[in-house]
Amino acid sequence: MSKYLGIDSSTQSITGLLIDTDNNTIVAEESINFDEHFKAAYGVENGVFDLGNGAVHSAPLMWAEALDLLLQTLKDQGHDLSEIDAIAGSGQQHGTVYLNNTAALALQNISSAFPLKDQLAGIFSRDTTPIWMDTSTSAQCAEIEDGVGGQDKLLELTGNTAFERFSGPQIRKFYQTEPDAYNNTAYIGLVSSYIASLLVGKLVGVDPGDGSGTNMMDIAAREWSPTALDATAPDLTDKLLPIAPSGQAIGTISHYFMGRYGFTKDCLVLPFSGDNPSSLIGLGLVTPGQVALSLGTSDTLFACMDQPRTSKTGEGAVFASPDGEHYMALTCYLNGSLAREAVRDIYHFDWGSFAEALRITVPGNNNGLILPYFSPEIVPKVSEPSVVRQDLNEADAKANIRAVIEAQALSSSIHARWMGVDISSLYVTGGASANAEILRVYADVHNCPVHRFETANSAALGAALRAAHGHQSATGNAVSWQETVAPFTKPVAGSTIKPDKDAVAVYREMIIEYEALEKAHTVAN
Ligand code: XUL
Repeated sequence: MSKYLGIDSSTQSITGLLIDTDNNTIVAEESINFDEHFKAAYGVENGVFDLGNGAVHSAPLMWAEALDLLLQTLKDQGHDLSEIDAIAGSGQQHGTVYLNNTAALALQNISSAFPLKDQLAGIFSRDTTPIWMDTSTSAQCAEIEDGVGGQDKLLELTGNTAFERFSGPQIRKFYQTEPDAYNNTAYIGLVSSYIASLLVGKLVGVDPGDGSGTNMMDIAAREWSPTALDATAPDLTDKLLPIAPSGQAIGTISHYFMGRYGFTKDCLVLPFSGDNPSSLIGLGLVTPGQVALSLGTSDTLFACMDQPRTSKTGEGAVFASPDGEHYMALTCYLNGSLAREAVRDIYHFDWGSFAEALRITVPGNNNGLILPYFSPEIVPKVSEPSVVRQDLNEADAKANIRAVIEAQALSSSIHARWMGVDISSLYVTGGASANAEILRVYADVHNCPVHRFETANSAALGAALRAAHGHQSATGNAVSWQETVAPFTKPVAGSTIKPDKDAVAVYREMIIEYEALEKAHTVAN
């Protein structure tokens, strides 16, 4: 029996996903929603506190309580947790957890007689955690970029320009606004390393995947960058533990979890990573050139890269892959389903007639183009909603629907160039991936096969696969990443769409026109 548990601590819930690698099955998948269970006790709304002026925090003690509830639920469902060989996990990226000097001993001495929340309340030097939704640190971003010698220098060093939600700017703000609490902080971790620390009963470091979301890690060396630390806040070398290589176990599960839930002393724990790097593994992207696209409220493009190529224009973020070897690129387009739903509703279509409109209109749309910024756009940066039509009659519903899908696909190609990835296959997930007509446009624009991939919890699945890979390596049965991910990341049977060479030729011309239109309307923003 080979069972591995992946845990994903995300913004609104914590998920546990248990796999059995003997028969390649997911045997349990359970989520604990924070609002449903903890809204009354902690006052969270959608898992967070909106503190105003762009500050958005959450409660690290709540996450510990949710971890207990998740494991209790799995146990109550009849899963024998003593069968689990290893655990890995992920956390929402960028959030920082601040602990005082009692934390190390408290974690070590934790008793299985009482829940975590009753024993951990005193370990925080800051009760709340600023999370990735926090946009309150523009001043600190500018200061950090200046401090390292400019934006290009930070980009070259850490793989990313300074982003408000990244950990470094958040740490700097805490140091500036609450200097006493900052001085009382013995240790700063991320959401990922905090949950991993609970499981092993000792403080553990951040992995390179999540370290790359801090603006403080040297992306090539996968170590903290002294230059970036100095530009962020004082004494960070003492407050941060060394980066923990993603593939090496950080210990075995603590007595607390053995006593309470029946884990055995041999259950290994791997470092936790960020949710996006973990999803890279959960989507099976372990070979450079593989790209996945999630068509959700916003559309997100993930790619596996062989080098930490950077986006000078802020089009995307770069993270180290937890496979220990590669890098991931992430680009987020805000007008995903937001734009698809907007055009569907304007013309009073449903998803059936939407697909039909795509089916009966022609690739290239008789030159009709739209810039579909129904909401402000992240990539390219557009600060106000603006919908621009060129050679497109607003009254022609079907042509407008095709124009939106073609715009999204063309934009996904234009703004993937910085990744330097020769896209050889595209895995598409998310609600809109059920529409084969949409996938056809992507296959023709990218000139590669498109496969549909069905998953709700790719971060937790990636974590479970990392647990399997790490355990097999640690026990002398190393298996390649390809072999580890393949059985769990198969495309939906019969979903593959191959490019049509005539349509590919049409889009090769059209992308030039589209890019010119986009440039003309985004430069001013
Ligand atoms: C990535 C980011 C979000 C969080 C969400 O940079 O901020 O995707 O990781 O959990």
